[in-house]
Amino acid sequence: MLEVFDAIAHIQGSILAPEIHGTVKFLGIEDGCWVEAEIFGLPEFSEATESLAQVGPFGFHIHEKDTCGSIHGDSPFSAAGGHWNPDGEPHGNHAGDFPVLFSNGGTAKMLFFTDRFFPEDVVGRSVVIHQSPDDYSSQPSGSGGKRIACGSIVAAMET
Ligand SMILES: [Cu+2]
Ligand SMILES: [Zn+2]
Repeated sequence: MLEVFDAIAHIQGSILAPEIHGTVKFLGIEDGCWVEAEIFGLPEFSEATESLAQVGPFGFHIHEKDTCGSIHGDSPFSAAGGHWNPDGEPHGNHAGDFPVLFSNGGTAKMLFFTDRFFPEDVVGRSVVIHQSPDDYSSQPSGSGGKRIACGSIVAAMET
């Protein structure tokens, strides 16, 4: 796992999934960025019903604002704004569109590479985890549904 990193988001659950906690770390390399997520306390998978959305695998993105806002209410973390999209692309190709998070008994661990940004580009944005999977085609945000967790991206402390 990444022991050295340039930026980090500490993730907290919304009222919809208050058990969620974890980190998303960003390490810059020559041609882009490693992104590592370690998330705990995710809800169990459940199929969609007539009245309830599917739960998991979890849509995962960088959103444009630096704040998550309230964990409460009908639309928690709405203060994080929409998907971070510096290049004016459709959803599915936003710079901040990530692979979905898979839960393993509540834990998700994922490390992936992206050439769409460097860590300094995303400090001052936020990471959002959604209740439902991302379809990578519905506009403008992939039908991930409600926001169950969020964290602001901050520069790593110098030591
Ligand atoms: Cu999102
Ligand atoms: Zn998007």
